[in-house]
Amino acid sequence: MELYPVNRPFPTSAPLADLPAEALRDDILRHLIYTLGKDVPHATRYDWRMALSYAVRDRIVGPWFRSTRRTWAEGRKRVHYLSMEFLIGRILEDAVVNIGLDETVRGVMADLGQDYRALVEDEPDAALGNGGLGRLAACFMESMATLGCPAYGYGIRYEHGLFRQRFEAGFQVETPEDWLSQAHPWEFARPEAAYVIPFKGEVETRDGRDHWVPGETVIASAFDTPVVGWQGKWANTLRLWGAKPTTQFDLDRFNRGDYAAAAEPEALARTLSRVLYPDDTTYQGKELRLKQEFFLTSAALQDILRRHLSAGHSLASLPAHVAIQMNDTHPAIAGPELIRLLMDDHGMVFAEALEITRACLGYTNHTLLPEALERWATFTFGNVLPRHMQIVERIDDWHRRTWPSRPHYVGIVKHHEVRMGELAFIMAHKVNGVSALHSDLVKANLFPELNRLHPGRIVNQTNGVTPRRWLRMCNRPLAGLITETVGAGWEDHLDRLRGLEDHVGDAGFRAAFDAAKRQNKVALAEWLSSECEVKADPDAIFDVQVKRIHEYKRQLLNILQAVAHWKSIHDNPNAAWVPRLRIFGGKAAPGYAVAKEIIHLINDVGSVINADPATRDLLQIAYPANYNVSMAERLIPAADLSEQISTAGKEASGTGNMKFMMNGAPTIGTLDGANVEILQEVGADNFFLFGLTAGEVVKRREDPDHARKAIEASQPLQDVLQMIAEGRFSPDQPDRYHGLVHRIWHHDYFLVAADFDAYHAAQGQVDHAYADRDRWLKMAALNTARSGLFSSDRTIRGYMDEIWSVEPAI
Ligand code: B1N
Repeated sequence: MELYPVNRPFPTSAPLADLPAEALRDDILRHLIYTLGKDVPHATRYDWRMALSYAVRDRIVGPWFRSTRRTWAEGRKRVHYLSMEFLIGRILEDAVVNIGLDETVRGVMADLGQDYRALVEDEPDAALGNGGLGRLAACFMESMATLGCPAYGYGIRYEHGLFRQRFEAGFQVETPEDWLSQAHPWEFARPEAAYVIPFKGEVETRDGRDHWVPGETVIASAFDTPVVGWQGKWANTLRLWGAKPTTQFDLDRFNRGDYAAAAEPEALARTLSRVLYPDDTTYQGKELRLKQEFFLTSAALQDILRRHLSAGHSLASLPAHVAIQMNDTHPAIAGPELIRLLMDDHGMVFAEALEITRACLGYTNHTLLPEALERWATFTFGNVLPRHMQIVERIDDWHRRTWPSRPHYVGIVKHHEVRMGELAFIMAHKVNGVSALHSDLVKANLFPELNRLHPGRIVNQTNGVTPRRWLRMCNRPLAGLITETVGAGWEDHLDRLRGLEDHVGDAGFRAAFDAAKRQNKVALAEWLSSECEVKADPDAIFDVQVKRIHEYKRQLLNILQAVAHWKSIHDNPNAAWVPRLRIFGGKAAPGYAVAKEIIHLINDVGSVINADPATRDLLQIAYPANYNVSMAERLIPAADLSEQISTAGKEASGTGNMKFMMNGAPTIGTLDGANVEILQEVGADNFFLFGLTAGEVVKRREDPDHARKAIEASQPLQDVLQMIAEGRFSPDQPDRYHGLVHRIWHHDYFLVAADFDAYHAAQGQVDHAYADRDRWLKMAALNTARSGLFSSDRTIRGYMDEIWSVEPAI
């Protein structure tokens, strides 16, 4: 039987790289002409990119169908990764690299007179996430495909991803992001996969049963993007939901001339998938956000149940076929919602629904920051989800009765709030943190009592990143050298990078490593000169801090030390200074005033320092606007030094830290998050460690005068604060940073002052180490060689074994 009515043989299991160039060329031209309707002489860059994307996508459909068929045929258990964020970035180049078509595509595009690089860079980033949590979800999707772990990613198809950032006179200005204003060639609309999502209304009791009579409904409609793994052996689906109205367009009203009212239901429904909330590690408690969370979760669960039942399985066997992972508490309504669906739609009793639900669910915690822990006012929660309010109370009740506890036990509903962390914990069979240190703190500080009641439920799964995108794709010079040195196949066996260790003593290898880094630095220098008018010297240390702007991440510490460095050069102009380029990148949440002030300060300091003729060749500051995944792919391969300087105990893991390490940039950092494990892997000689430990941080805060004492003990810090307070960097408004300086003296919660001297000294050690070329190159190469642990393949294997009980299909 001909299963797929396509005019070309289905791709076989033969290596995709063997695809003849002519076939690809024909496909590109066919798509250009027949899919895009463009005559070749009139095709624009956009047209060529679309045609190439469709031709590449055609090659993914084969592995995708095969994977789905295998999963069905073999009755395999599937993973369902529920996440409010998937920070995917560009797709074309990643797909090309993963199916092994890199060289072929370059050749074909050159033959067609097109600049492949320019086409790649024409693609807008899919920025459906804020930062680490969303990017982790994207790396996990790629690793699950690489490992042949049958999986669905479930998220929201936001019309507007994370806002675009501009600087106006150094101050952040946000503009809407608009990735869907162009056709998105990677998705398949699935209008047939649609579910009604109810909200509000009342719960009525009839015949001894509860019936939710919703006050509003919207439709969740699916859009599928295939995610192909390394070498095209497996592909999974990322299913994103778009919101549509249940009520049709009101033609009567339209005909009466009431055009706006006629379109109102449509506009209202669509707000649900309109825009990504731009907050990283804080939540706002807004009703629309709760609705978005329920929209994603209910659509995903209805889809999961539909698929399970259509395979002929019983509901009792759900946990044998379905694992559901909650990416933080954002989809934590999954517990009550699955119970509701099992009880209200399928007639199950509470106890059984509860047991099945708990066996399916896992919960990953990503932060300890109190402002990020979701709590919904019972008023809001009960108004939006009245039936779930009842179920939550029942769960809380059941838990209290089953595990009688100490008086200070923290339940789910307390002080008129529903605590989503406790709800997720109680409804999950496994709870995990994202680094060894973080998981310990989750046990000790976040859920001490629940951990005591449920010993063994909390496990650790240290984060990872996909080496296909974050090394093979973004750093061809280094990836090529690695293949030459340790052979092919390291991309999905990252521990093989250890093989590089045998070569770090070899001067020829070190020179080649140096040359690869230099090539990336030269390319970045060129880009920076056009992007932000900074003249970068490729011989300078490229010192990079890129991540969301947050007080706990301490970009402030970095810029204060840059000022101290600048002053030292002035005070000591004849010392053997090593030139430095300090690069910043990152966005502040639009409502986070302190973070925006820090951005302003970095830009103000940059303007003054960059213009100083006395230090121009020794110190430059670059802050290119609108940091995103694509910018990370440029910056990280060119970095010499990775800034990971959060207040210890605050960064749950970090994943940028791992990307820098892989790309041969040693870390200057605190003992926080996964830095602890990076240090352990790379060794103290290859890591610039400084600062208070998590335990010391807590103790130091007990002294209300810690900041004043630290400042009074540090002449460099006093000088820096004085320069800033005097308006040295804001001559047009000398008191601009009075508030900021005052806060460092009196309310320095993140211990910038207490860690300043240690950081300043560690930066001195960096200069010293960099000046010794051989020593530096060994350090850099050892960072790459010892980064194998931080592949997200290792992380996913951990989830599969310890949380999901899923076997790889390949
Ligand atoms: O998750 C990353 C970690 O590597 C980072 O250390 C951590 O900060 C990050 C609410 C969050 N934690 N919590 C969030 C994002 C959006 C939001 O609305 C919280 N992001 C993290 C991956 O584990």
